[in-house]
Amino acid sequence: MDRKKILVTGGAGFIGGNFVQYMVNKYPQYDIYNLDVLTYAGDLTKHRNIEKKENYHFIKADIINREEIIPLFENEKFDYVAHFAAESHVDRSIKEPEIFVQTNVLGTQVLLDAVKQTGVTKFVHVSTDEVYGELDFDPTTFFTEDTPLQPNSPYSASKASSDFLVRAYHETYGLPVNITRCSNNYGPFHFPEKLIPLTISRVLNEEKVPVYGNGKNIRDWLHVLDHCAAIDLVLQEGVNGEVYNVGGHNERTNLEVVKTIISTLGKSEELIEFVTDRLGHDKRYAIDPTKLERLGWKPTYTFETGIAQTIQWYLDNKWWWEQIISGEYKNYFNKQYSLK
Ligand code: NAD
Ligand code: TDX
Repeated sequence: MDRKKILVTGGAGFIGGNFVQYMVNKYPQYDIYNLDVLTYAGDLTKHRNIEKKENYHFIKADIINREEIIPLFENEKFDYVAHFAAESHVDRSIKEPEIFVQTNVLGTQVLLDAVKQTGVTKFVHVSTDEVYGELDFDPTTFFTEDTPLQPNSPYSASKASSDFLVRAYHETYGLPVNITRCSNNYGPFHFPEKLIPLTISRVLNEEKVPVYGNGKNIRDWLHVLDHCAAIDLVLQEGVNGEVYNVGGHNERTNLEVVKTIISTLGKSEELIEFVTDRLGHDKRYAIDPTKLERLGWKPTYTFETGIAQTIQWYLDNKWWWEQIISGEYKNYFNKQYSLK
């Protein structure tokens, strides 16, 4: 049988990690390579259940490191690349933009050079709806693939820059690429610095939940497994050079999200604390996913079913997020991998 090699960058993070597990379990006939440098957001404890499977492989490497990445591609001859590795947290990008440019822009360029040199069947660049900037509160407006890019944060500016490089390598060198632009994800293994897991963990610990500004900013939420299915489809069916928006029409204000979590957990809204707004805080994101739906994708979770599943997962998997918050997860790589 033709054993395809699929490289997933950032497979120790939230979405890449869910994607690695999805692919390892769905395609036992393919080899899945998780390449990750293990920043603060990289955690291998989430892969305890799959790390002994024959089709799962971990490579500790930095996408910025050209001397490491190009020979790796030459030796392994990957068939598909799903590129998730990035600095992903907007608040961190406001405090420290430089690492965002290094990882998201330069790191992507190194991968594109590696693909150009060795050839792959497909390179999917996982981007974000934040590159389009913000919408106002008119509920009839959406981001389409033709919306001009107007990023507002250093994070989204770095992602937009990497999108332009991916496009340029397709136009100039004919690389077989797709760009996906997904709305906000949530679900299992979401790092508790982001709104939904932060709220669940704080509420469970009876701690205050910080809501930025007046809480009326709107995000369009998608369960991470629906995003994984979209990337799988685009990897195999995406038309080269095309951009696909990913989203499931689940717009909620931040305050609605926080209140839903508090009421599901049976706690008091007195835990809500309004705090100083995020600088340059985008008002609203909303995706028009028509083009991806035409390719054959449709989401399986509504926000109601997805948030209920996610809250239950955090209740059932305290072991995971408690060792993330304590920092203990950082020792796992040394214990499991390097000292063997
Ligand atoms: P994350 O921060 O949870 O994970 C990022 C992973 O990349 C980590 O495992 C980290 O160790 C790894 N990484 C960082 N720098 C690296 C480097 N130099 N070399 C190798 N690995 C490196 O991010 P996430 O939320 O899972 O997002 C994954 C991708 O999806 C990102 O590209 C992000 O822009 C995009 N995205 C995220 C969302 C969302 O809601 N989280 C929505 C749309 C798009
Ligand atoms: O403590 C908080 N309080 C609060 O009100 C945090 C962490 C966030 N917020 C607000 C800011 C946003 O309006 O909640 C909303 C969601 O914030 P984040 O979880 O930080 O996500 P966001 O900034 O929307 O970006 C996310 O979605 C798009 C991901 O982190 C990005 O990587 C992705 O591209």
